[in-house]
Amino acid sequence: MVQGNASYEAKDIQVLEGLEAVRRRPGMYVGGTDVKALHHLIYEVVDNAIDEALAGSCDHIEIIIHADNSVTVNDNGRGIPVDIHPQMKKSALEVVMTQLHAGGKFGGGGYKVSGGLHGVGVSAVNALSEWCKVEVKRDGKIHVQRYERGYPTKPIEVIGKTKADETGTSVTFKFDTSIFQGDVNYRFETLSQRFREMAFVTRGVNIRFVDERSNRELTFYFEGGITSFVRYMNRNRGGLHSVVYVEKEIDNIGIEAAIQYTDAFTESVYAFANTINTVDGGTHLTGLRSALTRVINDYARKNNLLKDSDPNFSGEDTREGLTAIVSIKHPEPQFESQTKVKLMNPEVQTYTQQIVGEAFSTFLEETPAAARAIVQKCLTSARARSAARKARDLVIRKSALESLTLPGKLADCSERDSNKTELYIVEGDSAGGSAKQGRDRHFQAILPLRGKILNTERARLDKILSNNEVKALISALGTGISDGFNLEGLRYGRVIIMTDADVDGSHIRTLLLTFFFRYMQPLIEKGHLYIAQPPLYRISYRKQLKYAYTEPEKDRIVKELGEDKISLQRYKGLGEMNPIQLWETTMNPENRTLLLVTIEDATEADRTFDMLMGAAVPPRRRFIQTHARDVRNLDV
Ligand code: 0RA
Repeated sequence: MVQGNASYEAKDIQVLEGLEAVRRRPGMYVGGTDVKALHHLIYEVVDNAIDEALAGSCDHIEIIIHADNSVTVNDNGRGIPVDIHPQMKKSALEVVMTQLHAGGKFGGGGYKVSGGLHGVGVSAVNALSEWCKVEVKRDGKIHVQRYERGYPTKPIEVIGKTKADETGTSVTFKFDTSIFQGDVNYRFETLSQRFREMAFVTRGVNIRFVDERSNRELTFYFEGGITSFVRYMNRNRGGLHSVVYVEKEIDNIGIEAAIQYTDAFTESVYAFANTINTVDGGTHLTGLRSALTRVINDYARKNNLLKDSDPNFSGEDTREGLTAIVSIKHPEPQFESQTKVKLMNPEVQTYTQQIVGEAFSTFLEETPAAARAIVQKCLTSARARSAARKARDLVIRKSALESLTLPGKLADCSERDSNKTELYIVEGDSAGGSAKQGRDRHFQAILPLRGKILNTERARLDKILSNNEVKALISALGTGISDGFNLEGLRYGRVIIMTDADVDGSHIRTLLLTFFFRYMQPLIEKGHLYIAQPPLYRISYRKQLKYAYTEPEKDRIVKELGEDKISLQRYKGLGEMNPIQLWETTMNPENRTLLLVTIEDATEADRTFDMLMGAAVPPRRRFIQTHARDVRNLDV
């Protein structure tokens, strides 16, 4: 244990014990000893700087990760107070740095608003650092102190004068490797994401993030705050109107919202409480949503856009294509748990609903063109939802009946024991033909799907249920879908998706995966769904024939055989393979590779699918192209 020098004795014991407690149980204070906890060390310091920005005293924050993994956080706030604390009889700076929870108790005025995960203050960061250095510019002087594992190595020193009126705090710390172990590397992406969000919800603050380990640097500054955030999210979507923004304070609670409807089908709404992204929502989110639903219904009724016979729009109807941010600043936020992902304060719901409701209602009244476009969007969404419901009910009911009548396109196998059978879902008629001829008809069944038809149905997943190809698929499998799904009806133990190794092929594969994920999840969970792996190249050399399934494999084989005497064929589609080749390379259990589709994290998978299914074509294409060959990415 590192001891402080002679002037830190009896009276400090309590303080020192506090820091020992942090070191003994880091989990209690920073949530663990892993990378996530490591990131919290940085957030804790940055949160203090953000508080200075929220108090109107700071507009520049700089975070630097040095090559040795030490981190500097600079801000131009008021600087940690340095006057002598009357009870402690020592500098407030030292108390802030070494006493737990000392954070917001000094200086009066503002309250601590931004929320480090556990709000324990810089002292916890100090306690968990091998060494730490703080430099404060305040009262015209530069004050410094250095610490080791939380203990000051010397009293505070004044090392110089500041430029006129200059204030600010600079904290540099190196986490203690005896506490943080395992993969202890700060992640640039995770950190920049958080700093971007902080900059969005703290309008006008400039956050510069420098990573000296990799020489990367980003600066976040959003003049428009959360309005910019909404524009950023809608950069690939078509907005139906300009961003609606409202900001008000009631009862010391700051409430801000930015709203824009788009022509997309997905909802992107984010809620922040004290700059924290509350991913599980809470009362601020509920308040925002119910305000929008109520206001749109009122407006539509008043203007006869909803007929007397029409039911009100549901919450879902008013959320299609909605992009919104709600951000609140609360002096006493209540969170559901330590992890701060859900805001619980009940009064926030009332206030948010009121403030957003008023602003949005005014906007609709004053901007009739926008109002009509929004109501139209809700009408379309309501109709589609109702049609989809009917189609789905029909499919569920029908598939129960139709499971006896197999689709005409299906080339069934003779084996009836589903433990032994396989169904190949094949894209395109020509590949379907090869597969039918090449298969072992004893246990392999083939269902050709017309890819193009599926491909155009990208907007609404519900819609694909009424598609004939998909209906054939449902009948062939024999399980039914959704609530009516019954694994016991499954006619094939292995369901294998076989598509071309190109962009369209991977799009169709994604569509099928989405379909299975949404309507036949147990099929994935119980390990019945697979993806076939056709080869990319056929390499022949005299009488030898080889297949390569990846680029590196091709390069290796070409090198082995010698480049001149070989003939190389790149398969663009399954249709280019003759039945025998298809059997040998992709269908024969002796030689083929199948990828099992698993659901590691259903939530994550749903997000990926949503992103892929969103209305904006360019990003989706990019995603599919990037990951087309990396099938494991689809196995989320
Ligand atoms: C205690 C009181 C005040 C500010 C701070 C601490 C403070 C802490 C950190 C940590 C990093 N940067 C910081 N900036 C400020 C209020 C000061 C006042 O009222 O003058």
